[in-house]
Amino acid sequence: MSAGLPICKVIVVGDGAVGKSSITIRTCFGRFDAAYIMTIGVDFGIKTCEIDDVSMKMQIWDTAGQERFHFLLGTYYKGAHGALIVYDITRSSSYENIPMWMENIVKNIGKPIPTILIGNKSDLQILRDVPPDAGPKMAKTLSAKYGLEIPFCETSAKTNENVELVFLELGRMMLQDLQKEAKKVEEWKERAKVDWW
Ligand SMILES: Nc1nc2c(ncn2[C@@H]2O[C@H](COP(=O)(O)OP(=O)(O)OP(=O)(O)O)[C@@H](O)[C@H]2O)c(=O)[nH]1
Ligand SMILES: [Mg+2]
Repeated sequence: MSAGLPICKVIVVGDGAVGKSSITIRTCFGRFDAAYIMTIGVDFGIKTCEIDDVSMKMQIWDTAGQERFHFLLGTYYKGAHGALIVYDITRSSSYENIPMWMENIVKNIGKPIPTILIGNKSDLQILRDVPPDAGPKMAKTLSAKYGLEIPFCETSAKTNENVELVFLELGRMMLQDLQKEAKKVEEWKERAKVDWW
């Protein structure tokens, strides 16, 4: 029974054909399709997971990466609690666009949110175009620029390598962030009481 669980909105962003829908379908439905069906606007997935004894529901917004849909994306980002930014390890242009995706998230939400950087298609080592150390380097640069810890992970939606791990880690990060926000509100209320009386 999942009624009453905390619900977190997760956005999955990145260039076209990097594997955003495949990752979403893998984690929500446990399957992989080799055919490419471009996302138009946004698709949705729902996932329930247990994180440190807390059950949470993730509402996953699998956004379109193709340039013709970029004008729509800002509205999809509103209210997101966490983000997965995905590139394709076999296509360096998708890696080079990562700073642009991060900037768009921060611009549209107004602040950085818990984010994980993903290098997808790790099963295609033979076609690798982005060196293994480039992912951690980009995560470090973005972490320093936006003042929050952005983990990095390589995944394969095809073999399921690290896909669950990424969602569990993002879930943990979002719960921590929500707890931090709740604590800030409590502290603010305490201070307001003192100031008022
Ligand atoms: N070998 C391999 N292929 C993958 C993997 N993930 C996705 N693909 C393939 O890459 C293609 C694009 O995947 P999608 O998941 O549709 O990509 P997307 O990022 O959602 O693309 P847009 O919706 O256009 O933004 C498809 O043919 C997938 O089968 C992976 O981990 N390994
Ligand atoms: Mg898609």
